[in-house]
Amino acid sequence: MESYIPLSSIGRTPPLAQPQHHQRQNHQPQHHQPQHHPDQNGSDMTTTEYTVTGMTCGHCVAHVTEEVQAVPGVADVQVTLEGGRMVVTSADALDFAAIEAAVAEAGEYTVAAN
Ligand SMILES: [Cu+2]
Repeated sequence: MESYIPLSSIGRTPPLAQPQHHQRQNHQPQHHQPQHHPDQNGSDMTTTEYTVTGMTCGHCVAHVTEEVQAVPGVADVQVTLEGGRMVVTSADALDFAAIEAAVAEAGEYTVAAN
């Protein structure tokens, strides 16, 4: 007579000794999830000013902004059409050659470090 009892069948249920207190239930949706905005107002940020020449309209500004924004390390770019002022915010000092290349990529523009 076979009396093999698989060990797995011997169920060990954890003791449910603790009484379950009914806690007050909050059915309000939670709007307080933490938001993971990168803090660009940190004190470690560096801003560098440049002058971009050759921009004639808002599209130029958009192109230059887009290209410079894509440069590694750049956190923020503010380009003003009038005067060709460009302010680049970055965590570390930027390589001017990278900025120059990005501006050239955007179109027929030239950039000078202020
Ligand atoms: Cu334009």
